[in-house]
Amino acid sequence: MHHRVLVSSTLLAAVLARGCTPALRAGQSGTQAAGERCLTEVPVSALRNAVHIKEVALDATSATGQSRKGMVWIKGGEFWMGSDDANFPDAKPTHKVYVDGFWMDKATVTNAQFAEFVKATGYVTVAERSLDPAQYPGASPDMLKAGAPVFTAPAGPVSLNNLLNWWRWQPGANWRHPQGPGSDIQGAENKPVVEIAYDDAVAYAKWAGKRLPTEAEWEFAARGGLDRKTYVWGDDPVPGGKHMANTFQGHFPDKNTAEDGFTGLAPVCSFPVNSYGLCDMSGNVWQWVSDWYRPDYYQTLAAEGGIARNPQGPANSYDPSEPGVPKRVQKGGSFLCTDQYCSRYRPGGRGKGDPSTGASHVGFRLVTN
Ligand SMILES: [Ca+2]
Repeated sequence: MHHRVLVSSTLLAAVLARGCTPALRAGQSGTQAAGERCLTEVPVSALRNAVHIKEVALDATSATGQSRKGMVWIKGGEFWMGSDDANFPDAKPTHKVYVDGFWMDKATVTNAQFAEFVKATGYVTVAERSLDPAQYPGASPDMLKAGAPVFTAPAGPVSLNNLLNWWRWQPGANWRHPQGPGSDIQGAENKPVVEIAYDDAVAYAKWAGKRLPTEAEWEFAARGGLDRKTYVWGDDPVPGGKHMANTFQGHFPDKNTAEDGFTGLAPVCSFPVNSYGLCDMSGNVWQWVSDWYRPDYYQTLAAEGGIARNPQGPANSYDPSEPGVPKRVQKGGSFLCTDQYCSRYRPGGRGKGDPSTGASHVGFRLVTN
């Protein structure tokens, strides 16, 4: 929770309770020009405003010879972090970083794994929690319903200047029902769990005795020793004609040709591992990391000079595109990333998200020391 200011709009009340601020300017965050922000980013405040308008396994071995199920030992070291790509202003400049060694999950957490956690603990995810009517007198019941953002491909080409043309706030959407009521995860046990808020990922991590990676750990692991390469597998986007990650081919967002074999989520490890043996460090789902998001953080580190050792991210968040919404960094891109508009499935690319909101293309993986 960041603010508890009482406002007249029932939606604002609902949004406040979900961890946003009153910075709900109709359509503003969803109407920026293409290129200013990734088009597969969830427009948190605009989405909620739209609701208002509408309603009224692998083992590896560490240096010490230990082994951890489903995890890979990432020997630490130095690397160049970030990107000098003109389309990634918040990933500039590339700067030298050192990280200590750590264990990392080979794959993103799956529906089956998350179900084990829920079965063991009774945990209820943020997207499954309705708001307490007592705290929001006058709010319509629909406004208080639990839900989450869901990507929906439009029937035909749409303006790319409005993220709401392909994102909707779906009451009833959560990890068990990723597309909302009527959808489920039967047969998707090995797909990444999605609609997971940052706090949900942290709760799972606590149960599993692990933690979310820092952004630096994540990117070091993703690059797999291929320093300063464009992709986690090298510089060729489609080496030998083979797709190396689950992204979006065709015409975004209406026509997905799925040349990589998947229209939506792919089961984890459907694509080749990177050189450290990790699956899906590019595409499929965005992955929460522990750093707060600021677009100027790399500039701050670079200005300090030398090598940043085990950077933990800035002390607080600031996103100029939604100034009232503190955000955590997400990495890796998703099945919605397209080279036409959002190529942030490259290791230097950065995403960001309101910690209180998951989405149908956001998951996570964990690390431990
Ligand atoms: Ca795909």
